[in-house]
Amino acid sequence: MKKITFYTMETSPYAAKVYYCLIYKQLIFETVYVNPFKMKQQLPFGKQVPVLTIDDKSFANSTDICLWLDEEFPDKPLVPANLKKQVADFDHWISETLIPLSFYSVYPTTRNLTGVYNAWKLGRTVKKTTQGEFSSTVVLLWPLVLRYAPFIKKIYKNIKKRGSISKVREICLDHLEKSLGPFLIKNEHITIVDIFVYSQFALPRKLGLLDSNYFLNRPKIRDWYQKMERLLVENTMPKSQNIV
Ligand SMILES: N[C@@H](CCC(=O)N[C@@H](CS)C(=O)NCC(=O)O)C(=O)O
Repeated sequence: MKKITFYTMETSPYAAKVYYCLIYKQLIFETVYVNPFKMKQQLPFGKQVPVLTIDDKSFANSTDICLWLDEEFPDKPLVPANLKKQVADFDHWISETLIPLSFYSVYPTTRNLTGVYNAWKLGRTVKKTTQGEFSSTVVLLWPLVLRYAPFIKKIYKNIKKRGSISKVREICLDHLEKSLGPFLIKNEHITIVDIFVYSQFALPRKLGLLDSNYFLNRPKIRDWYQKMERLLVENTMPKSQNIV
């Protein structure tokens, strides 16, 4: 059996894409939570999470990792040969709009107090998962860490130009609704982009962030999300507990 190691931060929207691909494929993997201040020392490769290692090979960049996983573990395929272009285009939209929206929602400013609370919540999660490497003061200051992290600042600056958080949310939900039928990119079956989009909705809910249920107001998206949840949650249950 191949040995899989997943280097991650529990709060990373990019890492969430990889996590749910691993879950969907029902793979057994070891998780290594990386300290965000020691990325270079703790990662086997590169300086950003996620990184995935399979036996002696490592990959970085969430989409590349997931495509590689799909090739290495072809059961339950996620990228049909005839849909490669549609998948690539939709993935581009996810990277340019949906993931930046995830950062927008937790970006702390004096006008976005929900973002301050959410940022603080993220700090608590990082503290828990990195096993005592952080003091409580660092957690308290986490909103400032997020606010001034160069890669987040850059994402925030770009997405802010497109309007308020609620406006960008509506734009995203409209785009998703148009693409559904029954799965995204109007496909009959699940593809990798369903998992990527699902991960962006599921992560804030899993972390208990404020305002993370906004997408449930759209019945079409809610139905799809619940269908995805059934597909993924069933996979996390030990086989003996599955209800046949
Ligand atoms: N394009 C990369 C982006 C990964 C990324 O930005 N990860 C963030 C965590 S959410 C990170 O490690 N940032 C540290 C840094 O850039 O210094 C991917 O898709 O995996």
